[in-house]
Amino acid sequence: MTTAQGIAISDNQNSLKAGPRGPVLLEDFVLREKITNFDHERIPERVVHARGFGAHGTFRPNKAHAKLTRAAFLQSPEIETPVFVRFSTVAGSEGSPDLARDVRGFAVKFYTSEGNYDLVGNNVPVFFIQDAMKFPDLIHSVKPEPDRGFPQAASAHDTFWDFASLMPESTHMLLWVMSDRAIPRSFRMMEGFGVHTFRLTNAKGAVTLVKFHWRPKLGSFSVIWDEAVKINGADPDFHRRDLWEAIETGDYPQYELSAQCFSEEQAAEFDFDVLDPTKLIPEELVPLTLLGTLTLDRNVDNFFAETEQVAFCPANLVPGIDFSEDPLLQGRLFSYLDTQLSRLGGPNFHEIPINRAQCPVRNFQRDGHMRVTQPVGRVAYEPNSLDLDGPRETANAGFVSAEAGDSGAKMRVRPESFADHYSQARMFFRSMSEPEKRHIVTAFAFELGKCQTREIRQRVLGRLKLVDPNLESAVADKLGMSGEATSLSLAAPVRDLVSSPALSLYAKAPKSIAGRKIAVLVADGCDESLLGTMRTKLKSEGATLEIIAPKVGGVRGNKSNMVSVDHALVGAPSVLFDAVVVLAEKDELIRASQLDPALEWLRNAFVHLKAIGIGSDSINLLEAAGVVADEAVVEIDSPQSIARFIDAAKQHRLWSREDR
Ligand code: HDE
Repeated sequence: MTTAQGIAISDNQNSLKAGPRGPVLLEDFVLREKITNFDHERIPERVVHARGFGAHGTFRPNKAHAKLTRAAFLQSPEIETPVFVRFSTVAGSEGSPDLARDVRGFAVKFYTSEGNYDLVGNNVPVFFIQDAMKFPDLIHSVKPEPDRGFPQAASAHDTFWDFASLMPESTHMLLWVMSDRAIPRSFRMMEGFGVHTFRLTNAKGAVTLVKFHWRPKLGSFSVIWDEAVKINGADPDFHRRDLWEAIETGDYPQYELSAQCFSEEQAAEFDFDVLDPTKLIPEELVPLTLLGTLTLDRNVDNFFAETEQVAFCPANLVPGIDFSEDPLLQGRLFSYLDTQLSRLGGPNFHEIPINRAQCPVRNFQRDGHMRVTQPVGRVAYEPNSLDLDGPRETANAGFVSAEAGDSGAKMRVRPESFADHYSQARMFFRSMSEPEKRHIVTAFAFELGKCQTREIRQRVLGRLKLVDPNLESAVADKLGMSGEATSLSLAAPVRDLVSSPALSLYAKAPKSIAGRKIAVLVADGCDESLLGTMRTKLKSEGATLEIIAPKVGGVRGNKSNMVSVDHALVGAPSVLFDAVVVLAEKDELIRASQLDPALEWLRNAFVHLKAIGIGSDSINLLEAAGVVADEAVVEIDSPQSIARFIDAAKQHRLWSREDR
């Protein structure tokens, strides 16, 4: 062990003192250096998206996309581009729980042969506001209220809903954040969106407008609100642990990158403005074109060095990809570089390994805090005649902005084409399945129930009434505020759009348990052969089995073998799993003083609509736990019954139970 200067340390236990009981000496450079470094370990957390988790991976195109773009990394399926991805929540600070109701960031850095390209998106395709001017207000409203410093990582408070209710343009996004999308089951099961319209340019200069989409191969899933609340207590690191473990065990998450491609002429025909980030393009109108696949296959070596220091910026583009005039995007182009100056301490953060381009970087930028590279020679300017091998601009290979954009008189205005704030919100709500609609209603009622100011609740109800009177009346009923909605005026008429089935999470849920976690609760005397068969069958489906028992040290099975246990019951509530099985006899649970926790475990799995497998010897636990047998409660007594349980688990949730 050495100091930072490389001097070997003889004693890392004791500071240098004047005598065994004497004062510590100022000359103890070993102690002072160690403490100084410790004192400065933290850097300012991100103002938004502070809570995040990253991983490395690769991106490979499915075919050549030369017609669409000249971007080198999209030219051939042979080209594998390294990437770093950081998922995040928006509102909470670094230590907040993973399952807050919130939008998730989905930021991807492609280290391409032509420089870094950052696609800094979210898991929701629209945004709260239309103009960067409102971003600080939006974020201040959702962050802890400044006088009291709470609530943390929550939108369920007066200032957020006060702001949102006064910003009609936020209505569409509110529907998304009150939907199950805002409480994803896993980063591995979450969609991503570039949100803004971008431009792709091919080698001939032809421009295509695009919206980017990420689709997880495992399908998109969410937890339900009561689970989210309980998971935040039981495992605040639920999402990061899930991603870390999947990558560690070689179960690499994959996402397809697609684009909705359209022309300026098509865009002019749409009944919304493609520069308005509160609008999406229904897939039924413009289908997705597959561009390639991202695979996350390597965890970070050091969370701080990589996940914390990574600096994304929507202005990091490569030739062949370009911005649109979306005023929100334009504001972002300034913000990200600016924020890194205070977060990472100066202009040289691009030299930190996680941010470094993986292609040659040559220019005459010099000096500044923490400059790491050491340029040689006397020339740091251009044009010059003293260094003919030095960097020069390259007209043919360099980045050229797409020819586009109107310009006119300077003005601070919102385009009229941005004025319809409700039609797509209505389309979103009406495209949901019944359970999804139900959850949106309960989420609004929960959040508004936390607002102390009655007028704010009334104003939100007023907005919801414009979205859909049924939505408003259901929320008002839950609040006990029927008939109280504020009457609000409209800037543009609300239209009934064709519904978009592609927006429903559950309508397209794959019938698979790949990537899922199934828990089996066992106790002494449990059926070892059923357990063995269960493990094999789940593995062949790509799912993981975890064994829960009263004590973590293990249990003795019915053939007297020790069965190893993954978690003690107290540390592994059923909210952490996708489906559960009980192979523990009641008497054994009583003997272990764990009957009540076991019943709670089972009751929660039932209330959370999960498939339950129940060993024949454990059936008497059902009634005590308040479990009513239905098609997702399967008695496990044979290999065939295990197959039936797996089929039930593939339905993910038994929604009809929610109607009870
Ligand atoms: Fe961001 N955003 N943002 N944002 N954003 C940041 O940059 C900002 C917006 C998004 O994992 C910050 O490095 C402004 C939309 C993600 O490190 C900051 C506006 C979308 C991440 C910032 C927006 C995003 C950020 C904070 C309105 C989805 C996390 C620290 C004009 C398309 C990236 C940082 C990561 C982070 C500003 C709106 C996504 C302050 C001003 C819309 C995923 O610069």
